[in-house]
Amino acid sequence: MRLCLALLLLWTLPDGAAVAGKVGWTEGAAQKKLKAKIKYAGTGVSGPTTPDPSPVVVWLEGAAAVKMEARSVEVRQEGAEFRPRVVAVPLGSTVKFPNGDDFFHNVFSYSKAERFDLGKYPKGESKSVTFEHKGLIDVRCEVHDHMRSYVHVFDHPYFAIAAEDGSYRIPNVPPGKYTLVAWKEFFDPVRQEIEVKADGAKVDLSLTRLLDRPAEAVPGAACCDAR
Ligand SMILES: [Cu+2]
Repeated sequence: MRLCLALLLLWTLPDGAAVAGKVGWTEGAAQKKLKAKIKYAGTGVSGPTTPDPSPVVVWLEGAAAVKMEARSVEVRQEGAEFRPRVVAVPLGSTVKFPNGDDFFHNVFSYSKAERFDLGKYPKGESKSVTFEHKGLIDVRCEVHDHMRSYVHVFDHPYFAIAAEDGSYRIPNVPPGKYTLVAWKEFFDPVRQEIEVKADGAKVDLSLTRLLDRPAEAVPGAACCDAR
């Protein structure tokens, strides 16, 4: 009976305090210009060439490091795009980059957090990178200038990829003061000081500042290597 009660209690306990809310954004002329610049203009693609959605990523900056289980995820090259366009993983995770197109791709990054060059490889082949440093890694293809992928690497579990409408939820956050960061491609990230109480925190943010550097520059790199 006591065991049953204990189990019941475990089941009914909430999953810790959550930081949740919604991140809004308005796409301006600058974002449209940047997007047009990196639109695929080549031929030879049989599948869709529309890029995958570019979601908001949110995290608690400066949270104490927590040892987490590494993950293995895939970022495919299909229709001359990286799919998904944005991933967020714990430190030590491996990202596989399989080529599903009928032509060669190359996967590389000059990001400070992780520099690599996987070389050119054809359809059916896959190469991978294990991410040993936290930060934002801007992944490109040397063959196709427009291709973009972003790998966010964290040494703590307090991060989330927002839904398409910008709503997000970071569960199990210990009470305390934090800096919440919201990132989205083509926007300058926003930061907000927050306090998480025993019942969590509800925080809505708005991305408004347009990216004021050329599309060739690494978006957000200067701001986002702190996690
Ligand atoms: Cu390519």
